[in-house]
Amino acid sequence: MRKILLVGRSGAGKTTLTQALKGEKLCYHKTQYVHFRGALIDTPGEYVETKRLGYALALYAYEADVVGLLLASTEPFSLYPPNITCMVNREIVGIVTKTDDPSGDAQRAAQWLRLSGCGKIFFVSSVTGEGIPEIFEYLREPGDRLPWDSRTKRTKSTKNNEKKQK
Ligand SMILES: Nc1nc2c(ncn2[C@@H]2O[C@H](COP(=O)(O)OP(=O)(O)OP(=O)(O)O)[C@@H](O)[C@H]2O)c(=O)[nH]1
Ligand SMILES: [Mg+2]
Repeated sequence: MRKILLVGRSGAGKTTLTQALKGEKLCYHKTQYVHFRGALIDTPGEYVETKRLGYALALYAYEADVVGLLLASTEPFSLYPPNITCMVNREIVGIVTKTDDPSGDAQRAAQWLRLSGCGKIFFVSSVTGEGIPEIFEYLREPGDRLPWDSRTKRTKSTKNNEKKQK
């Protein structure tokens, strides 16, 4: 898996997304420090909310292959300036979170992320699982096996067995 650095304001859903990607029980936990979890690098929201700390994110981007800019569908404004993506030399994708929240506006959040320079945008809900497979596929490297690969294989072999039995 390629490594992804998750950034976004406090409450954007970064930690919850890491839990959803790892298939863990969703449980609120305030991020206090930059947290390396295998291919996932979770950051505290204060890093994008504080100019002084914001520069550190550009440095942490060197630890990753991809930077994910998170923006919840419910956020009333965007913290990201236009074309912020030129600050780092890594691929940057936009991730609209909390798409399950009826009070949110996912398209508005996506528009703000595009304005910031994100080309690819993922629409994700850590609660329903929407968009999680798409993120996995995006981060997949040759040789990586994802849970649905083995499911597909099982299905094919099951079909072959069924044919043989007939
Ligand atoms: N409805 C809904 N709520 C979510 C989703 N993702 C996160 N939340 C909620 O949003 C709140 C904040 O989520 P966190 O994942 O802790 O946010 P964070 O970006 O890690 O915040 P910091 O650690 O402070 O930077 C929690 O109460 C989550 O349950 C989602 O996809 N849908
Ligand atoms: Mg967190």
